Amino acid sequence: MTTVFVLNGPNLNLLGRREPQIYGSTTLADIEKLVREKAETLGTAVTFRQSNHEGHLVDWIHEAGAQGAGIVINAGAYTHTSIALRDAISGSGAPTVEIHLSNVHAREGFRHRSLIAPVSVGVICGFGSMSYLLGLEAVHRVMAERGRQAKPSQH
Ligand code: CA2
Repeated sequence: MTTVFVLNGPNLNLLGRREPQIYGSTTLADIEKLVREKAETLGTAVTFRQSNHEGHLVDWIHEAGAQGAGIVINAGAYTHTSIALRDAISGSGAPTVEIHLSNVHAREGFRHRSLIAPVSVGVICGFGSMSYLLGLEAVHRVMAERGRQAKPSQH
């Protein structure tokens, strides 16, 4: 069974409680529930975590890599600033999908740049909590495809 780490960065613990006009009224606990339901249909195990501390996120990316897991990450504002997260993702070897609730490209200029996008398989943004489900499905498919390619031919 594949495992996917769903990692959440700073302030995402406030979801549903502040700024609902930008981020909606869904809480992170609601999103975790949706992600776990989707993971069950895909047959994937999920490790779901949130931290406001960059180093925790770095440690969890290493943990995912060591387990051969995939990563879906909403790195929050660290997306736009963190060389440490970028280095952790590229060093971990874990297939990673960057996601965002909001369409960061329709917002302030400083949110248009991502330091982690170049080391991610792809980026999904603007779909609210659905971004998490799309990210989970994307990383699951990438891992399944890589698993198929890694297996020697049966013929
Ligand atoms: O759209 C996203 O998912 C973001 O990653 C959310 C981050 C933001 O810095 C990124 O540019 C885009 C913000 C995290 C959520 O912050 C909240 C602050 C107050 C109330 C609720 C959430």
